[in-house]
Amino acid sequence: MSQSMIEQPNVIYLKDYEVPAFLVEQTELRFELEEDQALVRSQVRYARNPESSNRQHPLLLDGHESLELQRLSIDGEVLSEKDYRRVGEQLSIPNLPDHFTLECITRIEPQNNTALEGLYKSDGMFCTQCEAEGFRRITFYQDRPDVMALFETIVVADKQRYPVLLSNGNMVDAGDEDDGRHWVKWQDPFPKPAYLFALVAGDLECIDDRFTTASGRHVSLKIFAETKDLDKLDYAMTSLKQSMKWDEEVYGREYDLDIFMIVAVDFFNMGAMENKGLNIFNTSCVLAHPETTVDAGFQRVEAVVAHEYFHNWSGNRVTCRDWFQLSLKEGFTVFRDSQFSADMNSPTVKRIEDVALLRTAQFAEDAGPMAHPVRPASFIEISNFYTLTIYEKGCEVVRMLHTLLGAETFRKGSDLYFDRHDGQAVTTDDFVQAMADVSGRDLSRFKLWYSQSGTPQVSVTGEYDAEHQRYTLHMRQSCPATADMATKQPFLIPVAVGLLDAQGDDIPLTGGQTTEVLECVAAEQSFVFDNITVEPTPSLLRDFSAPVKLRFPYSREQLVFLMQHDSDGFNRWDAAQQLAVGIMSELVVDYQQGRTLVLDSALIEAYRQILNDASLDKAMVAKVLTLPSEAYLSELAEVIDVDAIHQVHRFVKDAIATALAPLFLQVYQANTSAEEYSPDATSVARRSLKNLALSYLMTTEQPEYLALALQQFKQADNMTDSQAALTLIAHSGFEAEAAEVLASFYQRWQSESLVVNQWLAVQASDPKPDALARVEALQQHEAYDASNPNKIRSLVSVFCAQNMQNFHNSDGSGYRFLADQIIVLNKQNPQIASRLLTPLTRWKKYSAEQGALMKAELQRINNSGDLSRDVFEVLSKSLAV
Ligand code: B3K
Ligand code: ZN
Repeated sequence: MSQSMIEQPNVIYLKDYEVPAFLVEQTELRFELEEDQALVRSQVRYARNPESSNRQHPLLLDGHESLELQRLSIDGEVLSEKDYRRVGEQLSIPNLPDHFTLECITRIEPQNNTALEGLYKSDGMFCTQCEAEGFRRITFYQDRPDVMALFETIVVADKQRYPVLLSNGNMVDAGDEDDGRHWVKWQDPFPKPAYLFALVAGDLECIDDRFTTASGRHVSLKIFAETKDLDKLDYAMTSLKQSMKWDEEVYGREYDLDIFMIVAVDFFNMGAMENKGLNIFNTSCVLAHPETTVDAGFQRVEAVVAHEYFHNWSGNRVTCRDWFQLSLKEGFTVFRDSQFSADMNSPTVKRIEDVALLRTAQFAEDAGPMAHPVRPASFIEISNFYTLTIYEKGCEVVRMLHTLLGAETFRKGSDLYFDRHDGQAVTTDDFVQAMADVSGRDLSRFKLWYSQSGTPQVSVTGEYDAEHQRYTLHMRQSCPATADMATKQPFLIPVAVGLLDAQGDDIPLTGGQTTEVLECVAAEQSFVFDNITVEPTPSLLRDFSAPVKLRFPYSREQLVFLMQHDSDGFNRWDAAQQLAVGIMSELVVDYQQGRTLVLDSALIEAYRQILNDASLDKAMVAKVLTLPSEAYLSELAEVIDVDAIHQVHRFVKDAIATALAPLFLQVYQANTSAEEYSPDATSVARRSLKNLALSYLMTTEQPEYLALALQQFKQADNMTDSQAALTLIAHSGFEAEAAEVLASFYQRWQSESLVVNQWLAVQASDPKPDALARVEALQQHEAYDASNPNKIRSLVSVFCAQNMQNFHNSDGSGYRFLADQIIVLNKQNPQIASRLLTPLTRWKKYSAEQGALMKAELQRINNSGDLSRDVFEVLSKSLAV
């Protein structure tokens, strides 16, 4: 056994939760920032927690091993080493009075902090990331979310290098020192846990705006970035103002400070962070400009700005008691930002995109070794739990409450939740209780969604009794065992149902409504509809009313019928997906058995109909005509045959393209516009349909379509069109042109870091067989920086997680490559290392030979020694199953 297996890191359990022994009344911080170190002085006023049962309990402070402790004093009396114990990440001080002030001076080295947690340097500027447990890399503190305090922060730094010094709350004082240094003092009037602390010091500029809240309070809005990026901040500012207004209108939530700031940083482990009054953003989630940002990038900026802003209430004013409750703030906030994006753009398209992500990636997580409930029961490293389950499934759970209670009651519930718990650190039970209280419903069965992992399966059959004009839906639910949990009780599953008559119109159901929400609560249950005069076609799980796998034995004709007539836009799309999945799954078997592939013309005809239907929303057409992804087909497969799925995907796309080329060409031309770029929903829809048409045309590898793509590449005045053409040409078999466009793209955009990331990603996702060699060569390219997470994600992650065909090369080279990366990153940036590991952890879903190769690489990482907690947890769970 390797050493890492012997020194097992601790498992932390929800059931062991205890209130903190001490509460904090006030936290005063002073940062002296220098080039080779930062000195942090904290003065913290503690009071024994009256709710703690042990009155003798020592003060337990969290402090990372990298902290150099320079001074510790209690009420002015310096402590010597015998007065406290420092073991691992904990400092314990016994024999304390009920009230005292602890002063602590630590020395840290932000310039050497490659983990990007705590205080670190990004491109010459100081910034912080404290969620979940980064604050303990700054000073010794009770680094847990249920310890909330008022913060006052003084930042001191060289004035020329760091003219801008920021922290949470309001700026209350500032001054210059004699030695070229200056200082600023910030005060945050709202108590907060340490994970919401933030500091920024840098040579930054900002754009300014103002928002007046519903009650007439003026808020100054500032978005900071490096000077070169100042022209890319307007969209984020517009999104911010829209979010502020939306949260007042839809949730009755006003902003509460006089200033709201966003800072863009280039080195960041995640998308963004909701620090009180001072959000810190990955540049990829805040910068947007037509020339450098694709449509999806604009939408991401809008969504992430909204998400972080919404956290001001769902997360900051009401926060989590402990990290097991992470989805309390994340699931709810994702739900809020998804409602916002739906309101700003097309609700159906937003729903389709969210569900596609959930079904491909979250369902796969449920089926893998890291499966966990929305409220996990245990963890080793909390950073490993910023997952699709916590965020996306957590959002679905909140959405189900919204569906079950209705918008109005749900709003009453959220009002009650915010009022009741303002300024508190609470649990998902508290959230559900507020919903139960306003609705008068017993939601105890519903709460299983928080405590049970896994994706429930619902098998539905229909039975029509013509004599009694009665239609019955029989439902059976079950939930497969997951890596963490063998058996599950039945969930409360809201199944939104409509019944279509022979013309495709909705049959009125109870109370005349066209959609009824059935509540499936038992393993087997039947639902009867009376007065149904013709045998209907059921439309099930409308708008994806629950995060389940629902099966109904539809014929292909019925799916085409639903595609054409369902009044539920989501289900029209889903019918198309089901039709394609059915056909492609059969073709995978044909391919495996060496049979000639023949495409069922039903799919081609259905696509033809959609292309010819001018009444349809273009964004919807583009979605409906997008084949199920290889990743989704893989998730659905019992055993993933990467090659078969890839070949079938290509074959089907090519067959459709060949049959419908003239139509695609018409669509392409009809949607080419000379209008100035705008990221509004209608223009986005038009471009998405146009570029989808181009992608079908390019599949045929005909030179005339290559000419079209080249023309688009050369003439595009926006990144959406330019990048779409680049990708199609670069991934095509026209190798000379591919090399040419890649070179010219780099030439033009080399000074735009985010565009260079796209350029890396296009090459990393190239299905041609030399992709790995290319990726390895690009790691040596001047544009690559192995310490920048955005570069790692664009190159390494895209190759390993999205280039299925090449990553899973049967010679194991993709796996070896990834393991080599992890071994290096494990020391440098454990969070990124552990995230990157995901594709290898799914080894059980592949053939025995493939799986053995993957497992061997996991073992090699395991034997490489000195594993971070992050990597250890993922590895040990992956190797245990
Ligand atoms: N709350 C942050 C996530 C921080 C994760 C740190 N490992 C971003 C967000 O969900 O809004
Ligand atoms: Zn969040």
